[in-house]
Amino acid sequence: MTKVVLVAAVALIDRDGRVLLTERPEGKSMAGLWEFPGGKVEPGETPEAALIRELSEELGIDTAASCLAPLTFASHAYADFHLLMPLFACRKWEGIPQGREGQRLAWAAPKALRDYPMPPADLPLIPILRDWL
Ligand code: 9L3
Ligand code: MG
Repeated sequence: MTKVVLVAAVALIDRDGRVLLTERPEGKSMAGLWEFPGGKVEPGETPEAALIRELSEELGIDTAASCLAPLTFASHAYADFHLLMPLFACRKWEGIPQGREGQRLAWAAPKALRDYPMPPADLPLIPILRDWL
């Protein structure tokens, strides 16, 4: 049976309309690719709760479930698992995002998003996000 992995991801949008991408660090799968920040939804968690936790752990920022707007959903079959990934949009948080786990960050203008090499699950989200912005 194919394993299903549920991951929640977010487009953090700053006041200039730029979107935050984070680089997957050395040692992780797909290292060096740029992704929407987020992470695995643990058993018993909502996607929103998982994102709030991951954003605090990985970027050191605080946000609220009420600031997370559901935008779209990625579904991608990798060789060894099937990834389901809701993408939220968020314009409001507390703190300044920093790579708490050594990961590089990039604030990308919507037009520049496609210049970043991304995991295949994230790629189809780009035109949807750009249309929405
Ligand atoms: N993933 C893909 N795009 C993303 C995120 C946050 C995650 N924007 C994929 C990469 C891994 C899986 O989800 O295959 C779990 O992520 P992690 O726990 O390795 O960061
Ligand atoms: Mg993660």
